[in-house]
Amino acid sequence: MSTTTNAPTTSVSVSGLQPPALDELDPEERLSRAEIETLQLERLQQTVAHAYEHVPLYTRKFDEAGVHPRDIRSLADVARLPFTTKADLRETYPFGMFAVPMSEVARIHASSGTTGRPTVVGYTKGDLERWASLVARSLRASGIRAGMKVHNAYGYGLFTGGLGAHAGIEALGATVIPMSGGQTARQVQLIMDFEPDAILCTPSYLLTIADAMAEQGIDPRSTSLKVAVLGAEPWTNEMRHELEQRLGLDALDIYGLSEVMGPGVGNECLETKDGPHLWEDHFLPEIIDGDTGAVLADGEMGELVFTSLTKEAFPVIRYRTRDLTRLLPGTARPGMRRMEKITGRNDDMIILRGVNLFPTQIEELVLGIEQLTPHFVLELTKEGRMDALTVRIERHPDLSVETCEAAAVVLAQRIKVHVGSTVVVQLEEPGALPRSEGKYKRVYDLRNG
Ligand code: DLL
Repeated sequence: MSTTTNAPTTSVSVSGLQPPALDELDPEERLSRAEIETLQLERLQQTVAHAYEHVPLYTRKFDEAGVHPRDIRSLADVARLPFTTKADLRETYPFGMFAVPMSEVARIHASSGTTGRPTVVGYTKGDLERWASLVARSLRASGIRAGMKVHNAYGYGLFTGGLGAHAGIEALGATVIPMSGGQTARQVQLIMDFEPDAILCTPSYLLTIADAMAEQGIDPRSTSLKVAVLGAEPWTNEMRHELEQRLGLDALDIYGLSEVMGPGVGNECLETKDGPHLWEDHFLPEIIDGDTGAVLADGEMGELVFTSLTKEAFPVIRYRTRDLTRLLPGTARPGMRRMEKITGRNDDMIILRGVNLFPTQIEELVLGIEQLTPHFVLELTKEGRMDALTVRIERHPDLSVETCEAAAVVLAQRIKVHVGSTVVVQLEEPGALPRSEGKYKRVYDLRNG
């Protein structure tokens, strides 16, 4: 796999926003590494005991693995605990993993999931408060402050994006504009009329909004927006650059998943923009080898695993996210580790004639060629017994067809060199491909039927 994916960028604020001063941070953000680890161990022991005592699935799995909560004497002992997977959540559908009586569950969310039953998660009032404070921390790290207006275009409903971000904006003391996803023309109108300082949505949807502005004759750089806090799908530093240039704002990465909490498990800091810092006072991250389950050292690429440290209704023990990244030392928050921007999910990995390939690798190469647009999808087909990959990409509306065709040839060459796969690059007319309304579907597998 290419190792150029998601190399950190050194950054300066595009919009002139200031990062928070030291005295604006939560006390936990100022802890040293050693202090964080002490706090983590105390909270880990509490969480493991809570899960073992109140969730039958954990009782059974710990007993089967021959491990008891009192065996957890150091942070490294977490490796003695069994993993939790999405299959465990499906098996206990809908509420079997809840560790408190339903009368104490203040809210439920669910992830749609592409196949099978959705996964259902629950929160106590305390969980909701902690979640809101972590989203507030994330937004503050992005440069957002009390008194600013925030346009929230994450979808409201069972998805954790909308309501999770909403509560965090309020907790920060900013003004929330609860727009939700979709209705792009209306999004543009309200951005122009309400003049928000910040926008929260998926990176692919921000691209859709920028295009809609341009179609209406509005220069995307002329709006009031200074910062975008983008997540819920993988995106590269090249996409950051594209969005920052197109919209004249700072683009920050917010990470999270419903099983672990929702948005705000980690967030980038404006002063460094070097991958999300994980809020380690509430979550213990590990990187494992996805095949063997062995714990890998910091700096090594593998599957991200989380143990929650403060959750009451839905504690998770060594939850396998299927997200691929590596852990790095903290920079702007030295006590907390960072992760590299996510390369992709295990499930999104395309195996093309023996070569592993992630859509982010293609995104990186596409955006490295100025004459190409960021609008592309990947189509997998079968040619005889061989798999074939077609990159369908919209041509640039302002450039000649010949120029775009030449750029398409360059893209195919770069994919061959950097990824090692031979692909077909097919130019499409401007507007021919579907536009994002939230999480973008980048890969179409047409091999079976
Ligand atoms: O997507 C939570 C969220 C909402 C995060 C809004 C950020 C902003 P799920 O629907 O459960 O939750 O999907 C979680 O989305 O395991 C990753 O694969 C992917 N993902 C989330 N944030 C990022 C990110 C929300 N910043 C799944 N970069 C995760 C890359 C991300 N992938």
